[in-house]
Amino acid sequence: MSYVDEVLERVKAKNASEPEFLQAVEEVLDSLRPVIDANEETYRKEALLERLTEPDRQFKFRVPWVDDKGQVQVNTGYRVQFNNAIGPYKGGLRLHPSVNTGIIKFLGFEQIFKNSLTSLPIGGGKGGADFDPKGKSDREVMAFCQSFMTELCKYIGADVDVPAGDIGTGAREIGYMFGQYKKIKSTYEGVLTGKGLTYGGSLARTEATGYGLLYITQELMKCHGESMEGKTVVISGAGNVAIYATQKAQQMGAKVVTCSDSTGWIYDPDGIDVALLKEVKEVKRARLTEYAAARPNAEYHEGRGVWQIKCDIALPCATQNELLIEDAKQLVANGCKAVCEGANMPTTIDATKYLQENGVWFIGGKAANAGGVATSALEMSQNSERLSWTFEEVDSKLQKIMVDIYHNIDDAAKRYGHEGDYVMGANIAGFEKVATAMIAQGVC
Ligand code: NDP
Ligand code: 2IT
Repeated sequence: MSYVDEVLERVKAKNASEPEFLQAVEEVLDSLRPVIDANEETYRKEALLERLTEPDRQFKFRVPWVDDKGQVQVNTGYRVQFNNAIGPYKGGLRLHPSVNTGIIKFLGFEQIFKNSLTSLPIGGGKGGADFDPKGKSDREVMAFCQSFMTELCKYIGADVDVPAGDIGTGAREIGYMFGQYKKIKSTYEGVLTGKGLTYGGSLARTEATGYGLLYITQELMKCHGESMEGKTVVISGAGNVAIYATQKAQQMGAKVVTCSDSTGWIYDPDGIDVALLKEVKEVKRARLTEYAAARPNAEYHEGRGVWQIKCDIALPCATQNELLIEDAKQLVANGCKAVCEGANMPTTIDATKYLQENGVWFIGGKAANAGGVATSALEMSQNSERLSWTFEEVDSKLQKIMVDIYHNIDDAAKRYGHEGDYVMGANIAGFEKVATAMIAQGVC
């Protein structure tokens, strides 16, 4: 049996109750076969894949807090420090009722390769809790965040592990967590990214994931002789990534006609009104029905359905496993040319294969949404040198990083005879640097 298959079997047996983690490992190891086969003896002796698929350490902890009625609530907090071969652990904190060990491990595992692709010195980690910020007062969110950080602060630090936002964690939550870290540690350091601009945050971090997604999509189109101008784009989600992806796509001359949240989706044939979407989601924290109510030509539908709308480009920006095989078939039937993932693992493995086999240019999340964490690393640099850069400076570095990622993953795929397989290219390019660093650092 090949080394990859042996390790896959072992990982499956060991983590049987974590389907999302297994999905992420399978996708990566399967596409690394050409590299692993070429170095099988060394990697086997080094147990490289066994080490890569086992987190350095993981924390799971109780998060008690008091709600507005005086009732004590208890959530479960997580932090997985997966791999720090190339830099301190770095990755977001997800606050969503679906959070469990397997979800955090899949995200932490993906983060290793994504962070490597940015070319910046950051390792892979992820955390969060099964807390739902929806419907909670600001005071309740603060109580939760303070309790969460009271435990988390023992394991993180500016040179150790630097968390950031993800689903359910935005500027408000990062602010409360930063305040609590500072109070307990009496240290003012860049321990979190995505901070507010008045206390160490970076300009362009809010926009970075969505903007970065469009910079790489634009490069992909350009390299295939196309532009963004006049293209119809379908986007899922209505959060941080979706909003700024929509904004940048429109600045590039494309028309974005959909968005969605966990209860329904919008089709707006005139193009999404970003200012209105921001007002509904960022300010009022309301449902998309409010968007539809303010736009007479927009349709609101319950459930899921954005992938049935005819488009040139599809950008899944909500959550994992939201683009299924039947959606992939619909996109292909409608003539979609490109799918680039703003979310982490939004496309199932069979849907990804179907899109690739049917000629759709497909860039996975590790490459396509790396602009967020790359700009977090730029925030860390600014914090270290006690300076802050202009929006234009950060944005131009972000553009260069995304264009470079496109060419690196394209080259890696070509080197192994799989031109156009950007999933393989991203996994190989991300892996090579981490593997070299792990071997150079000995058995640890
Ligand atoms: P937000 O919390 O800002 O927005 C998430 C959006 O997705 C919301 O519209 C939410 O709907 C929807 N959503 C969440 N869970 C589900 C679900 N189970 N079913 C349907 N819709 C859902 O998160 P982000 O925009 O930050 O994150 C979106 C994705 O991008 C995630 O996969 C995240 O891991 C990834 N990502 C984020 C980065 C960042 O910098 N923020 C960086 C790289 C990747 P509702 O409003 O109803 O909750
Ligand atoms: O999935 C991701 O890359 C993020 N949520 C951003 C992580 C970060 O550290 O900025």
